[in-house]
Amino acid sequence: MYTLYYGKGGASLAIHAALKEIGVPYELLEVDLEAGQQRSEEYLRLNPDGRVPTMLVEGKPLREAAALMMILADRHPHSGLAPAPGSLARAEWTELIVWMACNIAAPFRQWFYPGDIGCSKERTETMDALRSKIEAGFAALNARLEAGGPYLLGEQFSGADLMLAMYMRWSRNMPRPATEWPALKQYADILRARPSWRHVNEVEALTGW
Ligand SMILES: N[C@@H](CCC(=O)N[C@@H](CS)C(=O)NCC(=O)O)C(=O)O
Repeated sequence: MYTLYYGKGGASLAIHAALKEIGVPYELLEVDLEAGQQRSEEYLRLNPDGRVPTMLVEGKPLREAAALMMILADRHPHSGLAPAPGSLARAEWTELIVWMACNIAAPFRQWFYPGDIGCSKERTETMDALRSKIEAGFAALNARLEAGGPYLLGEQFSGADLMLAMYMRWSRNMPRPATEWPALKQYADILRARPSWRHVNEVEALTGW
């Protein structure tokens, strides 16, 4: 039903874990980002941005991790990836997914690929501004978890937690990793113990978080 094009530890990680949570069969195809496979003609036909993830849904190539999480939650309403469609909790979940995409994933993209905004890693003023933006996002989510965890939606685990675990992992080599916020540290421990998370880490041969 699904084919996921993934890059090790990339923005595909949460979608990989979501597929595992759902329990449907899926095909996994690695895109070797270091070798530049994302810029091959064949891959660009699927994803004109030349990025991972791309997911084939009934053969149709779709991109953007946050969108793919919402698509999977819509198509699998009993998977536990999101609260019931139409509920207030679902509205809150959608808001969270989009908020994190805008306020954490977007500055992360520029942090890792400053060339996107015509910048380079040597431009410390811009890099510091991006880092502050990412840290502000983590601080806000830390406060949210302190106010009512253990998950982003309180007692209920959801696909939003897979997204945040992925974003947090990306910060592991930053000056202030997400795990330095106390509630986020506790949260990371819960998420890292989750079978779907352990599975994808094993399959993608990830280390260091
Ligand atoms: N907004 C996109 C960002 C995807 C993205 O930046 N993926 C990175 C890996 S984390 C990538 O494909 N990098 C390779 C490149 O840009 O050449 C999403 O959330 O899916």
